[in-house]
Amino acid sequence: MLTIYGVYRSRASRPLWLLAELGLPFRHVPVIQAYRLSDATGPDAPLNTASPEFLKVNPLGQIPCMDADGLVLTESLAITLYIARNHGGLFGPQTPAEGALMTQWALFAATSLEGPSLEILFIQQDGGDATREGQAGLAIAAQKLRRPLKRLEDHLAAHDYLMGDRFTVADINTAECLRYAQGHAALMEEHPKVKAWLERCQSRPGFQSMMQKRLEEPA
Ligand SMILES: N[C@@H](CCC(=O)N[C@@H](CS)C(=O)NCC(=O)O)C(=O)O
Repeated sequence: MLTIYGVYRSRASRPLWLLAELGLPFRHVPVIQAYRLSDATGPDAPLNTASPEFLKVNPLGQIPCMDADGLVLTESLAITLYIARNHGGLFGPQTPAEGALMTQWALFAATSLEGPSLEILFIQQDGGDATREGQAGLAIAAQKLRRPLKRLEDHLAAHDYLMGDRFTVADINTAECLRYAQGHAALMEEHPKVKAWLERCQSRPGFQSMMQKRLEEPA
């Protein structure tokens, strides 16, 4: 039995989306980020990333974390790739070459998309886009994304999904790393194929079910 540690309002959304797609049973332990609590170490604090009990599972003190019969993984994209490879059917690789490409998309997402996408999210959620400084930050982050987004745009001109004609873990990993930038409407409009692909991925019942549970959690 798989155990996933981490609330839906975290990068746990990535494995939780994949598990929703697969309909695979799992145990969910909704560990919350310590920084979201006023007193993470108090006696009434819920299980959080600073709880000694959780630090025994993941000494990094971060979510998500997966325990699969004693195999503990603490990187969201490694978790999704593990689940896809071992339980994912067509969501996972069917050949070593597909496995290599899925790994490459995950590294592309983590190293080229996630950082600047998060910069966009943080500026927008703090209302910073209303300030000159925030606008400058948005412009810098958008510029960092243009090269990887062009790569995606060109790829999606010829394919519906990253692995070709079927939706896989590569789409989940990449779409989730880019989701933080989705509020930058102008950048999305510049990349219509990417925008349409994100919407296609997010219209799936698996994403909708994950997002519904995420929205039901306290903000
Ligand atoms: N590279 C890691 C990053 C994990 C991460 O930063 N998780 C955040 C929540 S999305 C967290 O646990 N923050 C709490 C903390 O760092 O104390 C992954 O993709 O799993």
